[in-house]
Amino acid sequence: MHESPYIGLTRIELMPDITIYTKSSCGYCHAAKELLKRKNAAFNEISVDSDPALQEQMAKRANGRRTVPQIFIGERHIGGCDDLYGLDNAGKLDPLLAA
Ligand SMILES: N[C@@H](CCC(=O)N[C@@H](CS)C(=O)NCC(=O)O)C(=O)O
Repeated sequence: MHESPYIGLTRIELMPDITIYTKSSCGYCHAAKELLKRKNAAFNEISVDSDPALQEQMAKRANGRRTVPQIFIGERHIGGCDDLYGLDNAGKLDPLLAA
């Protein structure tokens, strides 16, 4: 564990930006968000429901993958829900969230 630095009274957040592309009816999306919430990891959710332009943006960033969710931590493409849980089970998610 590292300590978060403070400048004056402002705490600098060291967690990287997390983005998750979702559809509202998607169980995998809910499961992925649950894991991030359990980790207290704030994330930006981009709902691609009925929005072909956003789905296209997601597929481009995700190397052609079109299923939801697609998850990014910083600039790193994690993949879908299974990939996120796989990272966690391998003990590799926490270090990424703390980077
Ligand atoms: N193994 C993938 C499964 C993802 C998946 O099958 N997602 C469904 C929605 S729950 C999907 O994107 N189906 C195609 C679509 O909605 O266009 C993961 O873990 O993320």
